[in-house]
Amino acid sequence: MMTDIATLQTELMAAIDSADTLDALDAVRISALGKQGSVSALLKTMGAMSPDERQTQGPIINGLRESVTAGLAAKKAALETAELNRRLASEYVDMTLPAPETPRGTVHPVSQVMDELAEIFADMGFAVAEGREIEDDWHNFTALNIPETHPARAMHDTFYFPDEMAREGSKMLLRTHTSPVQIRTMTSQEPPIRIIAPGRVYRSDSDATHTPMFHQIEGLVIDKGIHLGHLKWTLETFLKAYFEREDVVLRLRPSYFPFTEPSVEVDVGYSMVNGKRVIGGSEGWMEVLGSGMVHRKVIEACGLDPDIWQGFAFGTGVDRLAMLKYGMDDLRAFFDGDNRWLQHYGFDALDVPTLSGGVGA
Ligand code: 2NL
Repeated sequence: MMTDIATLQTELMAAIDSADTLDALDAVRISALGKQGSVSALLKTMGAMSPDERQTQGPIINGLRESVTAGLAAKKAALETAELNRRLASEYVDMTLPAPETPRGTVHPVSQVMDELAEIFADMGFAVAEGREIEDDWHNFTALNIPETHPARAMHDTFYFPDEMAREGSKMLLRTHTSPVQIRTMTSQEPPIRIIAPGRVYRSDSDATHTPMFHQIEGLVIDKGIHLGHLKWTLETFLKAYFEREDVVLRLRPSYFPFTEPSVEVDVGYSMVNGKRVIGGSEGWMEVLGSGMVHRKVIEACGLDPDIWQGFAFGTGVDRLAMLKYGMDDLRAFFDGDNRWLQHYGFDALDVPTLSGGVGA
């Protein structure tokens, strides 16, 4: 027995010594210490030994197990070190190779323009108000003095939700303008109010100049003694800051909106430079905004007394403002998600617009 164990130990140590891969070494480990292993078999024989026999054989068999275990661990460490050294010698990083380009997103022109608008109006004391894109008929139409028979309410202009979704007798719809944001502000806040409401709006319309979703910004001022002069100064100050020109000229034309009285359409003058229209001067006129004094019925619908509170409101398309300032000519490209277009017309995320540095810088 003694010799058998000594022979086994010699054989196992030789096998460990000659194993030259981690796989080969593991095979030796399994042959010795695995379930069917030779050392495991010896360990099992101890259970059937007499106490005397166990006293002499036990330490020898356990000694065998310990030296085989230690031999395996030492050889494993040696093989791993050799493998690491081999890789360190053969693998290297070429620091002179050009780095792979990291794809970089851009700020969409619509987002850029909304940021610029928020900044310009913040300087005039306006806060940004937000609402919901799914609205009810009351906030989108009724409160705005838009009659039941108005064409804007027709199925073919407005995206309505099924009748079953109506709430408190009001049909649900995708807002067709951001006016419901102002209505919600008037019914929930005490005047004076100075807000702009930028955001997505939806109309059932689709051609080269109309997309079913587009972006609008509306502004609202409610205070005592507000008149058309305040409206004109605000829009002139805004348009000069936005187009970054002092020679922006405004033309106000009488118009009609159900929610304003009087209503004015605002044109801005342009000049021809190398066959292109450039904002500034007055060679021609371009319509940029709709506006007016908030109709007393709208003020009343929001629970305010129109004999105390007056105000003005205006609205325009953000996409259109972006096209005019940055020279895109197809509205549909705004929402195609074409990366080449976005790389060309998009803005660097770190170019935060500042009035001091020029908002379009
Ligand atoms: C346009 C014209 C306009 C308003 C929007 C408004 C909102 C309230 C009350 C009264 Cl809560 N008016 N908004 C007023 C005049 C014109 O938009 O051409 N938008 C694209």
